[in-house]
Amino acid sequence: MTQVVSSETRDGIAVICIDNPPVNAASFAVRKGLVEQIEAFEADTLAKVAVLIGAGRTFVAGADIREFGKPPEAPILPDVVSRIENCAKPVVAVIHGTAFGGGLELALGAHYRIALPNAQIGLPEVKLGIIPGAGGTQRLPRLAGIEAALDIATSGAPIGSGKALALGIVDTISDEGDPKAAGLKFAKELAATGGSIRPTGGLPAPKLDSAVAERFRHKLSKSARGQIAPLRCLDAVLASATLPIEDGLKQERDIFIELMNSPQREGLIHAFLSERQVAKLPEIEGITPRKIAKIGVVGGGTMGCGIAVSALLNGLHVTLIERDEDGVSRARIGLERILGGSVTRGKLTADKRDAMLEKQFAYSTDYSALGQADLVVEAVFESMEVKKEVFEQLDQHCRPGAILASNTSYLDVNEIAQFTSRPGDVLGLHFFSPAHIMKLLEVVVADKTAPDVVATGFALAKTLRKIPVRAGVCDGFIGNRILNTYRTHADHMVLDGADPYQIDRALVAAGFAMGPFAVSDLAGLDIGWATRQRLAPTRDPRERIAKFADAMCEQGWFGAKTGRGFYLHGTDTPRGTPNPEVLPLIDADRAERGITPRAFADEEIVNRYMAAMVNEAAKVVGEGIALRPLDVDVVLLNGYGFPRHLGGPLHYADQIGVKVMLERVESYATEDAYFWTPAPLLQELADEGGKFADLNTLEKGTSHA
Ligand code: 3H9
Repeated sequence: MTQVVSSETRDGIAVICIDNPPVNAASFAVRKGLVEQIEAFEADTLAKVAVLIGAGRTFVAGADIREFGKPPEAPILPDVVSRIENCAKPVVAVIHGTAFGGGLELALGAHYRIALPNAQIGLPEVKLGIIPGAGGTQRLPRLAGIEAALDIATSGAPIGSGKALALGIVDTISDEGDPKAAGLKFAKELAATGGSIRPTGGLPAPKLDSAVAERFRHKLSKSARGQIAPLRCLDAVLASATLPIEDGLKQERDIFIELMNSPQREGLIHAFLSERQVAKLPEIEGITPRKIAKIGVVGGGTMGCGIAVSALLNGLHVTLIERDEDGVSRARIGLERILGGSVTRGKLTADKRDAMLEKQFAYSTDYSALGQADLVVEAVFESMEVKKEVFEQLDQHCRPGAILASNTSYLDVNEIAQFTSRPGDVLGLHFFSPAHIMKLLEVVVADKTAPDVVATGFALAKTLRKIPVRAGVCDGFIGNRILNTYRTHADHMVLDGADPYQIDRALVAAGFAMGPFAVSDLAGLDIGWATRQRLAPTRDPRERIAKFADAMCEQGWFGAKTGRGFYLHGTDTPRGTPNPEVLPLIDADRAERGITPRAFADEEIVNRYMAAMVNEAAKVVGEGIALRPLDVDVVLLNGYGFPRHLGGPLHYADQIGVKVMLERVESYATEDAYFWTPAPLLQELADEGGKFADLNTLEKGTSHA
């Protein structure tokens, strides 16, 4: 068996290698191995310099996050870093792939740092609800200065090797090609020149610029939106300028432990691990996906263009079908605008864009152009008749074995599959807008979808660098079905007395990216209007549907695209200015129903909104539409702006307590028993004293339905 940390000494250079796949995380075995190998190096009179490298594709991606929440086992990482720093002979770290978090901290403990050109370094701890806990907040500012260290540590965003060199974080960039060769070359030169030890912790304290500190505090107090870690990280980095290193390290450790025990850390790690778990399904284990190189997109509207761009940017050939030449022209403008945006933002060069459009892309009005496509995504108007026409054409023109996908947001994929002679090849691929940016992809599996077609949906998501979540067929699948419920309850709260702007403010303060009414304005109020009209014929008479929203649409107020919705969207109107004509429409709706409006506290607004979301999410899991609670969490986190530090609605429900959630649902049900029918799964878990997290593991062929 390979040793997790091994060492070989040749010509006076000890090469210490960390080999802990997949990302060389600094687990207990790695920490222990490192201390042993550093001590062996120190005792070896023949070895002059040690080189620290990572095996495989990366240096060290950080502490082992799977050990979080368990009692730490010595040697803990800060002690390992100090042991390296205090080594009596020089240690050189060679960074390739990623040196993140504890990985960068290990490298900062070394006396010299070399980067390979592909290296990425960063302190992403704040994204996990913690701060660097092995000296990163004290050593990085001593090398790079306070401002750069604040930037890196409070944002969690990585930097490349060039920037790391410019900031003095690495000493050189090597073009040797592999870490061992790079390290040996550097170490030999160092040994020849009698290179000495150079502890980062011994460097003078950085200078504190109070204007910089204030700028960061101001920025973070706005952007952190309820997250504790970024501001605590700021405190820790600033302490590097005012405290002796030992005291700075102690304060860092205290904050690290405090945050390690916080629910926010649990929520953020749950989000991280769940995003990697969603693609692990027994249903597709061992099944080979079909090969996808050429795709077709039917419909050149916003969604179709976004899907086409996403595919192009990830190396696929795309043929886009529009109904007529006018449609083609509109699609061309839309597509070029999106690609132009990527060029402006520096994500793509103009040359690459031009080459892409020339070699990877074609438009057509003729379905026979899709004859060679491996997969086609339909992204046309949401009407079953229109979908029928498209799928009949696809069935006629696509080759056998081609996958036919619908980007429908809520229509019945089983019915769509029946429009073809090959329902096994049909599935839903529900992208989110803008499709070239949003990471979420709901892979909607219909009754007859073949397993290798499901596997291909997941493989395509990987190619497009998206997060795929399996969803079953129902109105709205996972995300839009849950959205429809909590959005309806937001309207109920307005009818009963809350104003939409208070609701938006309360939810943003709770950490949501946007409030529901601001979201509706952005998405287009006509979408909700169309949904209400579509569902009207099958609506239960007990259902409470707000009329003020229809009244707004009847005025032609569709939100941002018409300049007016719940808010005003004129070019010279400050963002978030309420539309003064909305409240009278709400008052009229209340008066017609004989409602005397009552005041809502912000806390009640948040509790009700969350309870509506959790209750529907529990139904979605209970019915097997989502396989596991974590699938729901990933959908709401990545498609609906749910606060990441709360981990997703069902993780949140576990933290609040399943029993408490059920009690809230039952108490609200006294006002509206129809809307608040408790989810059987919520009831069941509350009765058994269980948690949603208990349902996150799956055996082959199971769901929680
Ligand atoms: C820290 O360092 C605290 C210290 O300051 C102080 C300590 C005292 N641990 O993302 P991928 C797994 S906090 C354990 O799909 P990619 C991941 O779960 C840490 N496992 O690959 C997955 O497993 P599986 C600071 C980890 O190529 C597999 O590796 N560091 C860890 O798209 C592949 O991952 C971070 O926050 C870990 N630290 O991206 C870095 N990281 O196959 C977090 C990954 O079973 N990691 N795994 O599902 C990343 O950002 C990305 O994983 C990385 C690779 C960019 C490294």
